[in-house]
Amino acid sequence: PKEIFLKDYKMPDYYFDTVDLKFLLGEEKTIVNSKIMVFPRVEGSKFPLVLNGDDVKLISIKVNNEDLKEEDYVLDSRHLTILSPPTGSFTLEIVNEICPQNNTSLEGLYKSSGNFCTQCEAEGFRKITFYQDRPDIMAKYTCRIEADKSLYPVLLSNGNLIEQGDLEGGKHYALWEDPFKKPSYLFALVAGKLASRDDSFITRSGRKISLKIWTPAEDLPKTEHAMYSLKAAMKWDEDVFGLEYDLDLFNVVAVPDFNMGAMENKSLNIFNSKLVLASPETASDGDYAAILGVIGHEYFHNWTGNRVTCRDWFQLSLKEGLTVFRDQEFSSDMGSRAVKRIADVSRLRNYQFPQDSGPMAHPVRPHSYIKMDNFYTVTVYEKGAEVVRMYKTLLGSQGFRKGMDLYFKRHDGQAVTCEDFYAAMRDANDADFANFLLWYSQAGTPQVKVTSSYNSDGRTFTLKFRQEVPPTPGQAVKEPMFIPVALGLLDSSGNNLSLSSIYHDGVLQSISDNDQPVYSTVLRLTKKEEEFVFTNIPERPVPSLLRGYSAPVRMETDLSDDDLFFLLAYDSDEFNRWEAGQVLARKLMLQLVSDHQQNKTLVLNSKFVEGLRSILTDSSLDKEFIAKAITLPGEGEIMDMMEVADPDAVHAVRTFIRKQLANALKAEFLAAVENNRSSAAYVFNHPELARRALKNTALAYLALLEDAETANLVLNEYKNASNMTDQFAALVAIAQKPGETRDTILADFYAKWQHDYLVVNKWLALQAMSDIPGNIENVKNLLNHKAFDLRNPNKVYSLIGGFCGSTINFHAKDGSGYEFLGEVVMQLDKINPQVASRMVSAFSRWKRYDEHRQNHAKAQLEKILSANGLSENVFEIASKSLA
Ligand code: B3K
Ligand code: ZN
Repeated sequence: PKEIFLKDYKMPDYYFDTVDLKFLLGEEKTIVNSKIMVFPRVEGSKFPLVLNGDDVKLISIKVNNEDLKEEDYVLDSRHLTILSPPTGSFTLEIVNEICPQNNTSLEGLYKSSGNFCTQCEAEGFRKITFYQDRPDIMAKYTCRIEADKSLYPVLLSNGNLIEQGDLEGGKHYALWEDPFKKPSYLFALVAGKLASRDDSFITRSGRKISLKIWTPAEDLPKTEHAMYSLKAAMKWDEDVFGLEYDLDLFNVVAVPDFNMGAMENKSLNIFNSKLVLASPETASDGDYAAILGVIGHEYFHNWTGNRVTCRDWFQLSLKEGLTVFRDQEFSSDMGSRAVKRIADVSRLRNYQFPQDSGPMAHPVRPHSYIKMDNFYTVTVYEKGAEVVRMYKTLLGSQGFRKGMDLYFKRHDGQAVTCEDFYAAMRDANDADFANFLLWYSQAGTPQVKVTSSYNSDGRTFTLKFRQEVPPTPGQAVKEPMFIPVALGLLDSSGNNLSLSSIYHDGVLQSISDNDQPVYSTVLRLTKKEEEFVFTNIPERPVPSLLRGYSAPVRMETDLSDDDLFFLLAYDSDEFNRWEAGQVLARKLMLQLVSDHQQNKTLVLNSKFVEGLRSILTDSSLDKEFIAKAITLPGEGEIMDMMEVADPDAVHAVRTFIRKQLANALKAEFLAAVENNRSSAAYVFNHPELARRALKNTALAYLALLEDAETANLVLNEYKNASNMTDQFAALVAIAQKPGETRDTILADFYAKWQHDYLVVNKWLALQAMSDIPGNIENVKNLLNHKAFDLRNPNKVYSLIGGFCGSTINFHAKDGSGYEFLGEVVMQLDKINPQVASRMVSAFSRWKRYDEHRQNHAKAQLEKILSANGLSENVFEIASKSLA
């Protein structure tokens, strides 16, 4: 397999102006006719024209209407090269054949539940026809689709419907035209039996946009929330960024077989049905929130991704980091900002930090890849979003908006780079960003150590920072980064002190330039070590550092437990209030893990219990915030902080603390359940979902108790639940403990929901993730359950992905979990390499565990690598993991 490098980027020799596609969709094969207007980048130049093609059968090729002779082109398994094209512009006409029916990779044109659909990003268009399949080739497309009318009554592609009509032999056709230039990865086609929910949106300039969400007819009632989300996103992008939709029609199609969450094809978004379909009975609050976020995300791509796209795939974060940032902000504005931030930071810590410290660590803009699909990662997406957020932290809302405006003004219709985004932010604000660009090129999570001291004579408070970026594959030595640290200083009654000026680098800087008091500021760290001295500080303050998590770093402070309890109780920054609790919990858990390893008796610090009690009973706090604040850091997060990760000890300790809390706070948890039951019909809004979150978090604690009274309570919650959020939460609570009740209720749930594949996937995932000893047998049996199918990505993510998330069973000492995954990966790779490669990633942290586990994991990776016909996708992850 060949590695591709950013430094080797070359501009294309030829550009495409227009592309006219014709599809004859058939039951055995599909014929594609592509007519392209080609022009050279440099007039008069003479270069071969190299087209990509993957699994496409060439039928004919014409240049300027004449058949090309065999000696004028070369065909290999991946390319079609036209050796000496005419100088100047010319037309190229290719006819080829493909077999969507046999395409199980779900990339290119394939079938899902009897319908045709496409997925072209990143490099799937080359599975449809021969093309310069790279994002800097932007062209105007038309697309004519011909198909059997009764089997495929609906024919969709990008842009506007220009013409449609009937043809001989029971066929019909539709002709679509997209007036905007686009890269091939945004091309889409859908044909099938679908019905639509129709609505409209009036833009701020008064244009009426027709909105359609397409699904099988029986699922239409479940598209209401998706339509609501779409309209909210359209409005939000106008209000916050001044961005209006640019065509008269916006289509969303939901398909059950999809590798990823969704795809932002121009005016024809295609979605994994999991992220469109919802009803109160079948979807949880989490599903509703995910739909809101992802419908928003794909819609926002219309500007950040489609109108302005990426020059090459290394720049992926240019569109993904930015669009994730935009969807995070959208969801914040629609719900609770603090809680959304907490959820996003938890995700970063639980998934991105481990990636950043493992063998797959790569910069937000990777330097190389073997298979681009492997780089749709938490680093490119989530850390990329943090990088965008830092611009906003540094520039403020208005400055950030100025930067965005300039970015669109300069680059609309272009394929650009991360530097172009940086330059727009800088130039619009005349800003000095020092070494900020390192965030795009240096991998690894920076570690920042802070020490503080108070001088009562001089009334000064000093913060000393020391930063270090750990080595990552291919990057042994790192430069110091530009780290914005938002902070405030709390006085002894918990109020923010007014900040007047700071000494830094021997210069006294005033914090405010008018006489208004300032209570928080953003320090800019740029060096390995530096010091900031706050003046006029009347008493020793407790610093609240990195407020709102202003930079994606691991911060270690010299704050005492008392300081942390103080912040937990008083910080005005809600994020940092939560964070103080998490820091305490992490310390406590690590200490107990070490006690457990030394066979000491475990004792839970009573101050910690009291801290949580006061949060739990504080009626001034948002209920969803309370739910987050009383949830312990995940087992993965703790394992990630250990020298040698010990799954058994971490699981035992986390369970121990949860049981202790359940006992100590039983009365408070009971009250939380009693007082927060859903009153009326299910509504998805912040106050309602916050009540449910608190009630269900409390319920999960209570279910750990051994008395009959709470066991009954939990069972009744399950039986009386009137929506999926409550029903599933009760099921999760019950499923924690092995036994007859668990078995009966799991069976009951399946019997109730077997007709609904999305609900059944939840049922699969819940069982797969279970930490009940020996659960692997159950998972193996589920592989053969009629509800499971290795060809459907969602089912694989639920059952196999779920299993890899179980601390105890995946990491079983005897290696049975690893062996199971190894076998599944090899089977899966023959069906769908992208999905197989996501699954094999569960091995990538194998070196974090003890020698015994290491040997088992290594053996599996070696076995996978020696398999015949291994995909490049799996090869890349497995070989880098072993290196
Ligand atoms: N851009 C798509 C991801 C495509 C993944 C291709 N392997 C979804 C998104 O981020 O919006
Ligand atoms: Zn995206």
